[in-house]
Amino acid sequence: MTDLSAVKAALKSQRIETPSWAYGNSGTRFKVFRQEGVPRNPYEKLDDAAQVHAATGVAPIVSLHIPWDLVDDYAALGAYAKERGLTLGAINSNVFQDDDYKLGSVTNADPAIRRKAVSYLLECVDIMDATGSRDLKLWFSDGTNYPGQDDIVARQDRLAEALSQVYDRLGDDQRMLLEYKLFEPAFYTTDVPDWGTSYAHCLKLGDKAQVVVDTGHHAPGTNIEFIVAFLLREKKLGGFDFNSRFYADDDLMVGSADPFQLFRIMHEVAKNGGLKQETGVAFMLDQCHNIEAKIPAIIRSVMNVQEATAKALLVDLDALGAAQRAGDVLEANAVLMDAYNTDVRPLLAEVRTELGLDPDPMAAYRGSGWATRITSERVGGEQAGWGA
Ligand code: PSV
Ligand code: MN
Repeated sequence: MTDLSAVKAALKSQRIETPSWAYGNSGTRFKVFRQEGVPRNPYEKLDDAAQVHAATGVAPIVSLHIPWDLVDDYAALGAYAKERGLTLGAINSNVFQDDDYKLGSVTNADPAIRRKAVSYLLECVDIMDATGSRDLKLWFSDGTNYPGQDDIVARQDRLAEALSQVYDRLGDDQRMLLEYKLFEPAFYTTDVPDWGTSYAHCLKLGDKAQVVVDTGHHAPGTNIEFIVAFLLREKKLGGFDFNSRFYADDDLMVGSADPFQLFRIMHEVAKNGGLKQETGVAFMLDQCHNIEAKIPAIIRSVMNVQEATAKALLVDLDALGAAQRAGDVLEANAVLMDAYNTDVRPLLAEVRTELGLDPDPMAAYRGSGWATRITSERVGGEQAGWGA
């Protein structure tokens, strides 16, 4: 039997981090469709994030992307966030939008370019000091397009050296989260293509280096929950970049393409202690909203994570364990499916009411008038977007 009050408590204490870039304009390499009312700077992105938190009650953390969120004074940005009940979360580094990085950043054959990339990453740690951020998220677009283009092993050596320089700069309470991605923009080899490569580097670096699982960064059919379970067992799961994919790295709303997969992931998280704050798993979104309204899409995404979490928490672990020990394949599967097939929306509505929130976050946002306000107030100036 599951203890409903424990389930509710876990749902109330879950924290979901929203990405600053999801509030800005985005698109494909073919077209960016601009939307009205989009923030023009990191401060306005925080204003929008505060609306997501107001509607959901579980999204008080905002990840930044540097240099997309460049400001003169990060401590002031942190203070601005605090006034709105928010904190600044992971600092996402960006060593992929500079001409120098055409053939790679930290794995580039040119030592001067490697030095430039590392010094930029060290600056990101300075920013973390100012914002109070715990996590430096590292994603490298580094790789090659053609067989023979560069030496695969030499690139791993350069990567290891750069990572260790950055690792040594981390403070006691700071972490380095190493993200992997199967391909894109490199088409032949990617220097951190999978969780195994990330894990191996993190293991050598030490406890402050952990793997981040971006749900969109796998080959079709990959069993992501296995990766999650393995990393949790090894205490190496730093967090998630949640999104959904149909084909490649589509960056759609988490839980929209395959809610069952999200449930399976959250089942491993819940069962293996990943929801406890001390485990340190960061539940971040990494999405972009190209054709749908951004703030409601982020609210919907937060709700999708909550629904998968609620279902995972409803799994009767005693019954599951008993069926597994008895070798009762059908019963074990049925226990899991019972939880998945539960409609958790009434439970989440109750949780929200108990938190003093509107039971329906989408309706709460619609009723807030925020969309009309930003459309009329945010006129002129340069809308934020990739590279801005
Ligand atoms: C790369 O595809 C990635 O997932 C990394 O996390 C980047 O920082 C992010 O996307 C940018 O949206
Ligand atoms: Mn990501």
